[in-house]
Amino acid sequence: MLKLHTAATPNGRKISIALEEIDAPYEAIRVDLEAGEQRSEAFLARNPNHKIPVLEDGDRVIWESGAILLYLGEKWDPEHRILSADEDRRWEAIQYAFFQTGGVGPNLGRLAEQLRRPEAERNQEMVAIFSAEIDRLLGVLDRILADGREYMAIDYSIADIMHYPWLQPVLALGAPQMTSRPRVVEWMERIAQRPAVQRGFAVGG
Ligand SMILES: N[C@@H](CCC(=O)N[C@@H](CS)C(=O)NCC(=O)O)C(=O)O
Repeated sequence: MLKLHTAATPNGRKISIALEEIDAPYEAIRVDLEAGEQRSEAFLARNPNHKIPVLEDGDRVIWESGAILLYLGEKWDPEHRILSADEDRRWEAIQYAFFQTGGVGPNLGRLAEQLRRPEAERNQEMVAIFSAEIDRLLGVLDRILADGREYMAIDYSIADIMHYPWLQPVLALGAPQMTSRPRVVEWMERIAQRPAVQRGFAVGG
């Protein structure tokens, strides 16, 4: 039985969605981030970076959502549901997964951090910088999807799973950067309809 230390946040949801997609047996252990449980000695012994998600597979402990998804794709996905058996598609999926950790993740994370503050306490310059970058990144996604592919790396994969939980709130808010790009919206809706995504999204709350 795998153990997933998680919370109802975008990075936590990536992993519960993947685990649901591959039907892996797992126990979700909720980490109360508000209470600071991620800074407890027990948690730091598993992840010195004090962040969820953390996956335990027996004695093996893995942190960083991208690394965990690659691990699940390599070790727990014999039917290639999240990482293609086709080498080109597999590398394309890995490429877009890394693109998320350096793009949508940090920029949307910092933007959300500003927007959670009362308006008077926001740094408007930072809001403008991160908003512009998110707009640019959504333009990149739009360009990737322009050839009519259903999923980022053609087959449904860790690339879609890395992006979806981050972009879902943007879609839910009806942000114009998203709604002005129907291809991106359709891709998001396609992912949202997957039962495993719905189950995985609900974990950690
Ligand atoms: N790069 C990390 C980011 C993980 C992350 O930022 N986790 C957040 C929740 S989404 C967290 O645990 N924050 C608690 C803290 O920073 O103390 C990953 O992809 O796993």
